[in-house]
Amino acid sequence: MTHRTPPFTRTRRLLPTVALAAALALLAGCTTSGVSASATAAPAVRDVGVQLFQWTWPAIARECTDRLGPAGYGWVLTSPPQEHVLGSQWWTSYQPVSYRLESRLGTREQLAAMVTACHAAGVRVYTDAVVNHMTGQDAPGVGWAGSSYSHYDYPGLYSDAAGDFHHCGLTPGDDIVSYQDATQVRTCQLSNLADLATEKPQVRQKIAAYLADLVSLGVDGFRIDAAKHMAPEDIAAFTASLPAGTGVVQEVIRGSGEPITPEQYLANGKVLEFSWGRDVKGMLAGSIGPVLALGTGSRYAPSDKAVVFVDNHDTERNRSTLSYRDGATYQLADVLMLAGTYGTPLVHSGYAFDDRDAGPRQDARGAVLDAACGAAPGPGAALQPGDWVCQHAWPAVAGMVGWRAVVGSAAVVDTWSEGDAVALGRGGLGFVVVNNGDSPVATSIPTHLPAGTYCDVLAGGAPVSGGRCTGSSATVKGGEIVVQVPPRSAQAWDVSARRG
Ligand code: ARE
Ligand code: CA
Repeated sequence: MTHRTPPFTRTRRLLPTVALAAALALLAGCTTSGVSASATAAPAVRDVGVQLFQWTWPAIARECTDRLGPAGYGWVLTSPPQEHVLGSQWWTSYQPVSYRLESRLGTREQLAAMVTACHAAGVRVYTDAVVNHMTGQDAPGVGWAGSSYSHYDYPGLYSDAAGDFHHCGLTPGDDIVSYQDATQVRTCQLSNLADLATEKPQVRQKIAAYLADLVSLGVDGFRIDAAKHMAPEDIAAFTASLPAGTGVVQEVIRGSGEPITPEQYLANGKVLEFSWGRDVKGMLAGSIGPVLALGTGSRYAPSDKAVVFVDNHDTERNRSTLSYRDGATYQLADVLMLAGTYGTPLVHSGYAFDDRDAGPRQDARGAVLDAACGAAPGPGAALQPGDWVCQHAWPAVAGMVGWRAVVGSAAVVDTWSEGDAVALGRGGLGFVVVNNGDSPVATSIPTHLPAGTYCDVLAGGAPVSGGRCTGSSATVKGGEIVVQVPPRSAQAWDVSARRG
């Protein structure tokens, strides 16, 4: 993603550290991607995104101002904004009825206001673009904004009469049966969802107009849903006229032995890299040592083309990755992702559920109720189905986002691993220890951090003025940091929270 850099509101914590990190990076001869060490300097890296799954536009606007901007998040990914089928399930969002920007998550005006608020907080906005298909039910219906439709007929937009849909004729019911057959994957239906003929100019033009409409409201980028089910050249065609710098993140789920791979899509932009989340789940259940090397090899897209994540709304339901249900272990996965240099990180933030299909809390009309985080979000919080998990607000996750803004693009200069624990240092600016074991880690570890006493930034960091650390502290002396890390937890230190 090449991003525009809107102005942003700096926090007390980020303001001095940003200039300091930039200055240190310059001293160390690092590139700071156009950032200068002047008083107006922006963080060298503000690349962490958060998927606010099924959050309404007004709730996202508030979260941008109150938390995402101040914590250092760089972008937010929203759920699909277009008119959709009726029903209480979350996945109604993924069945477009029209491209009107009216959904149970909010109106067009609310969407525009959200973008304005997020930009003022320094947070870019990506929306989920569902453009491979329309609806999946056989019966006709009326969409959220009142548009009448039937399967393969969406008045004023697409119709069978105009030849806008695929009927692949390769499988019973024209549904995808085998992911080993690329023609099926691209021209048959994903679970009965009316498959758009994205190779046709008139279809491409309508998709391009929809994306342009969102860009006209200030949207900065898109997640291209079900990208695997469209040829790369189709995506190239409908994204070609977007303004330079518009982000494109394609959902091409890596599947072993499948002929369609994420690599085939890299010319269009980034891809969501599913390997990292799958691999980290295995390593946190077994041997953690190799986790620091994750991101290389044939199952990984190149770092600058990869959006990396621990889980998303599909994988937290199909259990192919860790999820909030895994509590402290899941939190360590987020910490590891945010500590490392592989990919552009995307934190998932959804709601608790027992039933895979259960939608977010709604009013009598079906409009989603504004999300709110509990008083003490964290891996140990007791949650009822429908409660917002607010992973992005967990102290360790938000703390790592601030840490990442401080270390910027600095390289990994320290790595350490012993038993169930690993440590990593970036550029003498920040250091992290992750203890995935059942016993505390109490030891000294070589570090490039300058000598001094540091507050753990995952436990509140340094107090605003003087006094003791909010959480624990650790001392660096003679090139080693003395750490005391409890079981199943992480601590992180950076030059913004150094004392004395
Ligand atoms: C719902 C009902 C269906 C019904 C259909 C139509 O559940 O029973 O037939 O509606 O009426 C989401 C939900 C679906 C839902 C759909 C539409 O998950 O349950 O269907 O919305 O409302 C493949 C795709 C990948 C896709 C996953 C889910 O390649 O693109 O399947 N992910 C995205 C989104 C989903 C969304 C859609 C696409 C559709 O993230 O949330 O679906 O817009 C292997 C392959 C993968 C394959 C995977 C699962 O791993 O490698 O490519 O993923 O199997 O089949
Ligand atoms: Ca298709």
